[in-house]
Amino acid sequence: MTILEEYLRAHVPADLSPVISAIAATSVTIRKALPLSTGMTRGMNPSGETQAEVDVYANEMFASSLLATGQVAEVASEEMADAMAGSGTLHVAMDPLDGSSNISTNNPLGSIFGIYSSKLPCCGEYLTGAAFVTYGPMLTLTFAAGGGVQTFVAIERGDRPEFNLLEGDLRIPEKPEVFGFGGLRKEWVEPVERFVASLESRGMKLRYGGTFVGDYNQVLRYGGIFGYPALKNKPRGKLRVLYEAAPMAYITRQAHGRASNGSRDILSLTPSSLAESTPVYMGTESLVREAEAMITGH
Ligand code: FDP
Repeated sequence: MTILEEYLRAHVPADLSPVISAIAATSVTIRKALPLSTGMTRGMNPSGETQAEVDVYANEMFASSLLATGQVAEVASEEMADAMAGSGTLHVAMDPLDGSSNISTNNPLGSIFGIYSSKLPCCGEYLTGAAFVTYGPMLTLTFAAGGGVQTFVAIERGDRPEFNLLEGDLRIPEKPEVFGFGGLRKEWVEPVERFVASLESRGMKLRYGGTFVGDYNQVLRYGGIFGYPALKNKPRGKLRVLYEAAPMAYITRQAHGRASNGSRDILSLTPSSLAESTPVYMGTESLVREAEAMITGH
């Protein structure tokens, strides 16, 4: 049984290890807080979404634990207009609680982290690591830090949970089984409608719960494609480049998949602001390339 700390010591660069450890430890705290904190605040995040109490709590807890590692120069978050400064060299962009609309329904939630080597906002090619947490029936931490994608699961041992390796060197299956596309169907641009109809006609299963992390986690394990497309009324889609799209694109690349904005690799995008959003199509490489061909027309 491989324990997270052993894995980090053996395989992950010394500056990234404490950051991954801090994410793991704080995810346990957040999970404990979820049943105690299901209300909404009157505040809005920079994208104009009403913040849940636990959005604010998760933001504070992750930001302070990341800064306390001493490795982090700044933490930018979907829940804050400006980044917080620290004393290290890594730049972390996070969505501390992904899928807030699922809090009250007790559907899976997540947290997403991109670890960049450049000041934010910057291009996804500066990512040196990325991680996501799933708060589902299990608490899992999936991350990539240059050496493939690993998933660890929290196991209660006495009063202190331990993270054990659940799945090492994860690869997106080439035979696609599932798909999920966000946004109102009537707002999809025409090529997306055609593409989704073709997925349905070949017998792929629809899986969409409304939490990016939960929905994309299924694509990573079963093969397929997740999309939050360009919409007629929102040409840049909904998901934010730095906090959501690029970190998951990094994990996707390490799992031998592809992530695109419809015409370009998401990791090649340089957002001009912290909260800039992008259309997202990610998963099994051949399917993402098919989506790109339909969207661009060549
Ligand atoms: P939420 O607004 O609930 O925080 O990041 C935003 C996000 O969730 C994603 O997790 C999810 O994929 C998407 O928005 C869901 O949007 P729709 O409600 O439009 O499907």
